[in-house]
Amino acid sequence: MRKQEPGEGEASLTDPHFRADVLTGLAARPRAIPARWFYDRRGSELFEAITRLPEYYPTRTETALLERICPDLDVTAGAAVVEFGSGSSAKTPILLRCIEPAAYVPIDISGDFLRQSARDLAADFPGLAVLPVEADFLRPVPLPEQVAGMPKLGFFPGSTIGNMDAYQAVDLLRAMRVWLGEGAKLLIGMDRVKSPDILVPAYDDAQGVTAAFNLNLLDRINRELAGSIPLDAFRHRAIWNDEASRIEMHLEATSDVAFEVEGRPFSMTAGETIHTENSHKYGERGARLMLRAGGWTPVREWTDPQGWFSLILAEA
Ligand code: AVI
Repeated sequence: MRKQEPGEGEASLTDPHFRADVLTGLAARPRAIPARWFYDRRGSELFEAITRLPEYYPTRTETALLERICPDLDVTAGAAVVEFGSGSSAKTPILLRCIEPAAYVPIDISGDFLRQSARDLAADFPGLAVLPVEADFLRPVPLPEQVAGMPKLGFFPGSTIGNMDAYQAVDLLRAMRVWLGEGAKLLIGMDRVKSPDILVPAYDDAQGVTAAFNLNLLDRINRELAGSIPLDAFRHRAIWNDEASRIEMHLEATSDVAFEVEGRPFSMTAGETIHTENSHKYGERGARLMLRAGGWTPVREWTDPQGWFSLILAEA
């Protein structure tokens, strides 16, 4: 998922898309608000804290896996690495160090943060052309002219694709194929199906950081959309939906509750939920099938010793 960074929350104070998604989502049945709205300033800080939790295995598992397999990545010299939703990824330097590309194109919606991390990377990797693109990669992304003739490696880590439904995921993979062009490669991180005993605590940790991350959405609605939602009338829920192969996050009303958002009245009964996130988990075949549906041919796949997370290299 694309992350907003410190200082950026202010920009969304009047975001009409946030307003529309919240008002429509609260009126819908079942009630649902897209997960992209978690990432205001506080939400981004909480997400960073989540990635360091003992229960949240994906970040450290993928980072260790990338360190291990990076030398095996067969990427042509002089390539351009294009990272989708670069955020504050600590994984990028690992890839840049072992591939030694000619150019690095981080794409992120968070302009200030994107420019800052591009400056830091340019300082750490002298000789590398760092060409940030401020864009929402859910819309068409124009790549910089400087990388036009270069072989491309798309990088989409973190199992961010899991936060999309299958239709959105396939659409995005197809769009990436068009943007990166003929002969491109894609290195994508995908979280694997595993026991709910591992999955549920990863999204409902003992310290309550994920609960705070989820509840922060209500706080954001109160702050930015003149809401009167009583946060103490809601609790965080993380549920494994086996049929849909995903962790679902919900905010559950613990009592009957009435509140307003931008002057509109809403009421919920005890036990009713607002669905706030899906995090899909993939089997080996399902992951490959989705890549193929998105126009990519998987060529290599690596996983950690426990088989919890996979990195897949695919060709256009
Ligand atoms: C950003 N995304 C891949 C995270 C995930 O695991 O689905 C978001 C997250 N939600 C709760 N914890 C982490």
